Amino acid sequence: MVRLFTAVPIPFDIAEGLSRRQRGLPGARWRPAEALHITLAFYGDVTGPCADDLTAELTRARVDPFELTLEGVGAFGEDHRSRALWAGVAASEPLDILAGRCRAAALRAGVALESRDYRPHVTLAYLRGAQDDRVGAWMTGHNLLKSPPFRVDRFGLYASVLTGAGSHYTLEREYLF
Ligand code: 2AM
Repeated sequence: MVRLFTAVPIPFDIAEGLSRRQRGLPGARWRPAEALHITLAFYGDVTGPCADDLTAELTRARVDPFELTLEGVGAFGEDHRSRALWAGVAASEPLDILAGRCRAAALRAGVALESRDYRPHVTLAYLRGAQDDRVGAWMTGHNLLKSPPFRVDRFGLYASVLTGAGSHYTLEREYLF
């Protein structure tokens, strides 16, 4: 079994800009720059043969290259799988279409998906024991976040391995548009 998801990686210069904001909140476990991404579809634990089918089906999940801007910050609450602090993504039709195609690839490969609404975001930190007022203050201080636009011309299929220091992601396959 391998835990898989597809995502748009955040380019290094944009991630660097974000990393300057990743401070000043006790209880935040900040994600490293190389782990920052926008999930397209989360597949969960997938068996070897299904993973092979999914890898092949994803070659059909393409859109023309497009631009994205990160905008605003927010936090998911306790109903999320874990409490997370994130940067938002300005509305993007191509991103939504691409995410839909990544989900469709799963259905063709026989991989079951959660029926959660798609809410594109970049998780900046997972929160453990952070005080609500400090989380609120951090969000107030960063809610004008707006990145320069960046070009998206690929996405990746990633494996996620849970380690003591948080999830570690490895790029299994890259799909260029
Ligand atoms: P998150 O950043 O909001 O935690 C790898 O875990 C990626 O898949 C993360 O971006 C994570 O979102 C996303 N994801 C979506 N659904 C998930 C789930 N049920 N469990 C773990 N990660 C999930």
